[in-house]
Order: sequence, then C-alpha cells, then structure tokens
Amino acid sequence: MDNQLTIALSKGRIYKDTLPLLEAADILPLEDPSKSRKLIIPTNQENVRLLIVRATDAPTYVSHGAADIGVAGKDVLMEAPLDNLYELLDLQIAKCRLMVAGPETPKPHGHRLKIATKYINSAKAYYAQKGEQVDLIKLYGSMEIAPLIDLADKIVDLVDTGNTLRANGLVPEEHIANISSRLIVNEHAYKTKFNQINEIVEKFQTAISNT
Ligand code: PRT
Ligand code: MG
Repeated sequence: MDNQLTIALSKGRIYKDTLPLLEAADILPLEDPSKSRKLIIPTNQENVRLLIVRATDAPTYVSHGAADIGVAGKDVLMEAPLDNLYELLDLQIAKCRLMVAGPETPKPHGHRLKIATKYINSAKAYYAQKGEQVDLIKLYGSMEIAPLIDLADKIVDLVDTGNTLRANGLVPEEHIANISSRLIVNEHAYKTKFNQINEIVEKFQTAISNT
C-alpha cells in the first residue's frame, strides 16, 4: 500500500504558521523553503514530504490528489471552490479580513462604483447580496494603487494590520469576511490514508486548542 503522504503548503506566512503544527505532529522539514530552492521538501518521516506551491494553487494540488492534504487561506477557497476536497480544520493561522477599502476622502463619481480586486467572485457575491450594481476590475496584486490613479473607486482586499492601506491613503470601509487558513484533505486520500491523515488532524487539533 502506498503510504507516502504529500502535504501542499505555500511559503511565506502559511509555512511559518504551519511549522509549529507540523512539529506538534512530529513532522520536521529537513530544509527551510525560504532558503532552499527545492520545491519538494523531505521531512524526518521518510514517507511524508512537503510540496511548496503558490498559495492560490494549494487547493488545486489537493483537489487533483497530487497532494493528499494541504493548507489554504479561506480567501482562496471562497474565491475558487473546488471539488474532491474536504475543509477539515480551521487552523486559526494567517488570520486577516476581506474588506472593502477606499480613499480617505472619496471623490464624487457619476458612474457605477468601480471596484478593483483579485477576489472577483467574492466581491461579486458581496455586492449582489447588498443589491448594489458595481463594475469589477480584476487585478493580480498591488490593488491599493487602483484608487490612487483613478483605475477604480475602491478595492476589495485582505487587511491585517491596516498598514498597507494607511501607507496608500486608504481606509477600511466594509467588512466582508474573517479569513484564516484551513487544513484541506483530498476526499479519496481521506478514505485510503485515513489513519495517517487522522493522526495529523488530531495532533493539529490539540496544538490549536493549546494556543
Ligand atoms: O505573495 P504571493 O504572490 O506569493 O502569493 P499570496 O499573496 O497568495 O501568498 P501570501 O503568502 O502572501 O498569502 C497567503 C495567505 O495568507 C492568503 O491567501 C491569506 O489567506 C493569508 N493572509 C493573511 C494574507 C494576509 N494576512 C495579508 N495581510 N495574505 C495577504 N495579505 C496582504 C494583503 O493582500 C495586503 O496587500 O498583506 C497586505 C495587507 O497587510 P496589512 O498588515 O498591511 O494590513
Ligand atoms: Mg502575498
């Protein structure tokens, strides 16, 4: 039986915050992805390896079974829901808020509100539920620039400390959702590797409730 377990993670804040949970599950990476160029990182457990992927790609690897389990932000899971995976645990890490933000002194506009965001689907759902018609402009990053140069009136983006907004003369206006990272599990792997995965889930759970 194939007892190789593959865990999809992004480097950066998700890796940093998942590391203590992995340690609690006796999984110790043998290299630091922020220093190594390796994208497949072995661990102290011969049959457990880490895949270092883009944050937005982690659910794709798990959905297709290329990874058995993974960690993904709720923002990513909400924006592009995928089949064949369970969201098993709220890991209570990489927390932030999905918000509408705009200039401190909004400019008058004679058109429909223009919203720049990388979260097109989440923004669409939010304004639909408010009954407000808006024009959405897809950006892949640095959303904060858009209202400064009149590409858009407002943005929908993640906010943690609020420093990025402040540095660009923007203020948080409306709260859309609380975001944290989730442990996701491939449905098929959850059946075929139940004991192995469940042990990790239980150890993660204990570690989370002790913090
Ligand atoms: O950065 P990269 O292009 O490689 O990919 P990524 O942005 O998808 O990855 P990463 O590691 O930046 O984010 C991974 C996950 O962390 C996201 O999917 C969120 O679930 C979570 N997370 C938590 C955040 C933040 N907090 C956060 N503050 N992701 C991004 N930010 C950004 C935000 O977009 C804004 O630009 O940080 C800025 C705001 O931070 P403050 O502290 O200035 O408010
Ligand atoms: Mg980022």
